[in-house]
This record gives sequence, structure tokens and C-alpha cells, in this order.
Amino acid sequence: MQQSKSRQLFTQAQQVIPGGVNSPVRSFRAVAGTPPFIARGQGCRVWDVDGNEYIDYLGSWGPLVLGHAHPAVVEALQQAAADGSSFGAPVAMEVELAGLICQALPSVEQVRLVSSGTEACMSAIRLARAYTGRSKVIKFSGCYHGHADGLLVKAGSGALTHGIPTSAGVPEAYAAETLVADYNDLASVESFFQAWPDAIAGVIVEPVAGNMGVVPPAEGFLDALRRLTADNGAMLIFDEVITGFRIAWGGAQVRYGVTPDITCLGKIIGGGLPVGAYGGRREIMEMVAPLGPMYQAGTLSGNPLAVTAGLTTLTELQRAGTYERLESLAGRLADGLTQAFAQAEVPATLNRVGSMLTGFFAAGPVDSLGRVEQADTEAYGRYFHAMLERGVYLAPSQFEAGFVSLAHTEADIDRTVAIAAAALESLR
Ligand code: KE4
Repeated sequence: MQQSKSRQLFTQAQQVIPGGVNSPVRSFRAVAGTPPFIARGQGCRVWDVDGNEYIDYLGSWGPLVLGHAHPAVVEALQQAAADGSSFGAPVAMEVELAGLICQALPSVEQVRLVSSGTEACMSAIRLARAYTGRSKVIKFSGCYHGHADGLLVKAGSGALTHGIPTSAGVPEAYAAETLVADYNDLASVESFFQAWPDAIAGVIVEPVAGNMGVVPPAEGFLDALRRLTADNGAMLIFDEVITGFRIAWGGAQVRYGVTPDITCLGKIIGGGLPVGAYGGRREIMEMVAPLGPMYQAGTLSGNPLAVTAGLTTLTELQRAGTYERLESLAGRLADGLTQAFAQAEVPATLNRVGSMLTGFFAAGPVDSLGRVEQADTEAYGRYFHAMLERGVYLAPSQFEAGFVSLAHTEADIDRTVAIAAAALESLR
């Protein structure tokens, strides 16, 4: 695969941008090699600056559920841009997008738009603390909710005491307010509520984990979290930045029938432009400035261009048969890859919920972080590059989700499966 222009750009990029990238996972450090610099995307394909073409299963980490450069999104953006890009004042479209989100999500009566998933989750936690008057928050190891200080935390040595920072620059005192439980392990959550009665403001969870690779919630896990938080006066916060409008029109809370107190959104609701959001019942959201005492603000929150891309995307997703189509395409891919791995006698487990999926290089079931950590990341790295060289762009880390879009076709899926068989054969 010819990569001279990407290599040249990556060398230049590393002079002026830390690690040559504006977000660490793009650096390919988890899979080695030089990241292709992407020149353009169209439908389910992207092309890099050296002219290499790829069937794309990254979809910009989730937002591009319609595929790249969807005509309706491009046209809407061209028109909106001609009217100006930002006013720092209310615009009608913000009301329309907020209204659509409230209509789609049963738990959301009011929603505040922000500019990233990080902002959404950071604000949701501040809101839970403001609403309950408590300071501790429970998160789950392996789940990621953006890079706010209090969320870059792992389980401390005295696991029941407090978390410790996973990043330089996060004060111990900030991490101390975060307790880290084990995903799909209800007892680990119960023990925190016993150890910290009346001190826990909320539990934040990816209702379907995507940031350790896709790990679905165990049967009854989300219901149990709902009961446990309600019984203890704590907020249940669903981080639906990935799952929102991805695994169902109403996200995980509709797919699993569990109603959180606060929901975080991002990715798809921006249609590829920067949008995040957090929302919940009116009595909770009335804590948020300028109505209430919890402050949160943003120059570009509800930006007309970003809201246009999001609104157009959600409007397209409302078409009949959308989620059945995503389910069918992603199921075809997961089944095809499962067969290809079996054919190549490679121990692997395909975890999938809707159109988000991960192929783990590990024997199943992969239903916890402990099982995820047994995956052969070296093998994943070799497989990733064998697929990339053959024109298939997967997530450049074993511990991430891949995505199927409405722009993928059965022919693209079957071609991907055939390429996977050849890639695995080449690695034997
Ligand atoms: P952003 O601040 O990156 O928009 O969203 C943070 C976030 C919050 N919650 C969940 C469940 C998320 O998955 C994310 C961001 N996801 C990562 C990839 N898993 C974005 C890719 C990156 O960091 O470059």
C-alpha cells in the first residue's frame, strides 16, 4: 500500500501537533504503523491522500450512521453556511433538534446542547451533584465518558475508598470523588452504596459498553442499576454518546426498557459536526443556568451548522425500516466474520448490539473488562493492517467499537468478509 504522502504529512504533523494527531487513538499507536491521512469520504468509503480506497467501519467513531457526505446533509450544510456560521444567539433549529431529542428519548423532557460528548458527560455529573447535593460518582472500569478530570480515574488500591488518576494533571483530590466499579458486576456497585451511604450523587454507565470494545450489558444489569440508584437516592446517568440513535431511535433506554435520570448524547446527533447534549426530567434540568444554580455554558453550543447536520441526520434516520436495515447489515457482517475466524481456526468472539460491533481476538464469552483484557492485541494489530492493506478500515484498536452505516450494502459486507478470510489466511 502506497503511503508516501501520509508518511510525509505525519512527519510534518508531529512537528506541530502532539503525536501528530488531535486525538490520541488516531495515532495508530495501538496497532503500530502510519495512520493514513484521509482526503475524502463518500457513502461507506474513504480515500486517503495517496489515493488508497477503504470500506470504512470507523464512521468517524460513530457519528456517520448515514455514511460520508450524505447528499441531504451536504445540501443542508451548504444552505446553512450561506446564512452564517454562528451567532451566539438562539436560532430556530436548536429548538427543533432539542424537540426531536425529547420526542425520541422517554426520559428526556428538556435537553441542553453542548459541543462534545466530554462536555455532555462532565455537565451531567455536575448536574447529578447539584441535584442530589452529594459529591461521589460511580463509573465503570473500561467505560469512557470523555476526558473531564474526574472521569480519568481507575480503581484505587483500596478499591472501596476512592479512584486514582489515569492521567497526569488530574489532582488526587478530584479522582477521590470517583469510585470505580466493574461493568456487569452488580455486587461491585452495591458495595459502594454500602460503603458510602447517602454520599453518591450518581452512577454513570455506557448502557452498551463501546470503549473496551463492544460489551453488552448482562441480562438485568441495567434494570438492577436502575433499582439500586433509585433505592439510594442517586441519579442513573446513561452515557448514550455512542448508543444514542445508533442502536435504536430511542437509544439503549428504549432498546432495553430502562429509564435513566440523565442521558448524555453526542456523535450521531451532530451528524459529523461538533454536538453533544445532556437531558432529563424537567425537575432535574431546572437546576441548569440560567434557570437554576448549576452553571454550564458554551460559545458554540447549538451552533447552527452543527445543529443542521444533526437535524438532517436524525430526519433521515426517521425513515421507515432504518434500524431493521442497520440490524440486517451488521448481523450479516458479524455472521460472516465469525465464519471467517472459525475457518481460519482463530479464537475470536464477535460482540454486536445493533450496528456497533467488535471482533475480539479472544475466546468467548467476552462479557467483562477482565475477559476483554485477555484479547490478543498483537494479533488484532496484525489483522488490522492485513485488512487495511486490502482496503478495509477498522477501528485502530482492539478496545474500540466498529460501526456499520446505512451507506453500506450487502455487496460491501460480503466483500469485507471475503477480504477478512484472505487477511486471516495471510496471517497463518
Ligand atoms: P467526545 O468528547 O470525544 O465527543 O466524546 C467523549 C465520549 C463520551 N462517551 C462515550 C461513550 C464515548 O465513546 C466518547 C468518545 N468516544 C471516543 C472513541 N471511543 C472518541 C474517539 C476519540 O477519542 O478520538
